[in-house]
Amino acid sequence: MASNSNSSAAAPPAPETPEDQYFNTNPPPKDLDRHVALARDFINFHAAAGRPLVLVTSGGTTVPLEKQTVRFIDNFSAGTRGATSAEYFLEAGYAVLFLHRQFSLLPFSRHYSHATDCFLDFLREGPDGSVVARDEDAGKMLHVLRQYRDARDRNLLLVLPFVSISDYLHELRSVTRLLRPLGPQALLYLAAAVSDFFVPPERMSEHKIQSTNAVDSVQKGNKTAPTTTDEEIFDNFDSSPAVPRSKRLVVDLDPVPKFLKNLVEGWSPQGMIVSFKLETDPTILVHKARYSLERYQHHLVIGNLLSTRKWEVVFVAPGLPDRWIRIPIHKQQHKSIADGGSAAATPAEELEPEAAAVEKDEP
Ligand code: 9Z3
Repeated sequence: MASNSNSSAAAPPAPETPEDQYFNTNPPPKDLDRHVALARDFINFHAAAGRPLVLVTSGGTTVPLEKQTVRFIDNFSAGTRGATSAEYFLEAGYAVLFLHRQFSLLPFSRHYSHATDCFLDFLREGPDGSVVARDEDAGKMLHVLRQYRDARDRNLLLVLPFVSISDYLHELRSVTRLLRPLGPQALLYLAAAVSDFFVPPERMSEHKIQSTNAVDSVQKGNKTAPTTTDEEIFDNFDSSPAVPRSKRLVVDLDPVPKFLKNLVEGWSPQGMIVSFKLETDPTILVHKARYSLERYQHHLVIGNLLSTRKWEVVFVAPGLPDRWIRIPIHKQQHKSIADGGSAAATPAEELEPEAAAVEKDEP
């Protein structure tokens, strides 16, 4: 009897994809399993109730320079967009998974933190030694407090922190995969400021990068006293050898793989996906947003410029003209946080309500 050698032979292992390669070599955050368990329970709870779910990502991702990280590269994002949007999603009836940079702004508490005024400035001493809100702040504080308590008591907000770019990507992949069975009932709103570059693990120093050669002899096992004269290497590696190479830190970064494609095609292929595009050059913003939309084939790109992000954004969607939403000048009462203005909510920061904005379609 002829044997079918094909069916009995073990299939060769599938070649490692770039996605596997990244996730296998960049270690997951230590809390990933715990976060996944929390997210699973949260998603199941709200899916059973038929409530729509949104994953909001928020804040900046760090790029560690050392495995035992003392130094890292960071970006400007405070998490204002993500935290503010999360409040509006809650108001619209969504349950919110809030994947945010540790210590960046949170929904509700954002009104009283990271402010130029300390939160204590909103309080005063009551007649009987109690602590109460100042009269002029009490109305708004009570409103925020009620919204916060409602979200907390009804289990509508799950807050998950990340720090580094690889933490963020591990968390993002795990949570979006959990949302996959919900199809278009899940909204992914990707406002986190994601680093484009990182130090791959094979080039990352285990320990704090040294600025002198004082420990060279210790590391080499040579107990003789360290030499006090640095080797003065000047070469053609760079154009300004004013300082010898031995005293400089040259940072060499790789591009972070573009995982939006994997997300759209594999992790959550039927989810509604909104990404943000940040630029500083106004002449390329819309082009980059449209390019991202065409490349990744998702539902909406919201473009914004660093300098005007609190007052205007552009919506770029498939088959539709670009649509600008702007806060009118007279409503920009306060300077932005970046300019040192009040961090308490201002109409300008709260870009989302359409009533406060002027819309303009541009072909
Ligand atoms: C944004 O563009 C956000 O709107 C901001 C919000 C980061 C400007 P803040 O936190 O700022 O309110 O201070 N996010 C950028 C999203 C991003 O990095 N997108 C990636 C890309 O464009 C991929 S999804 O390549």
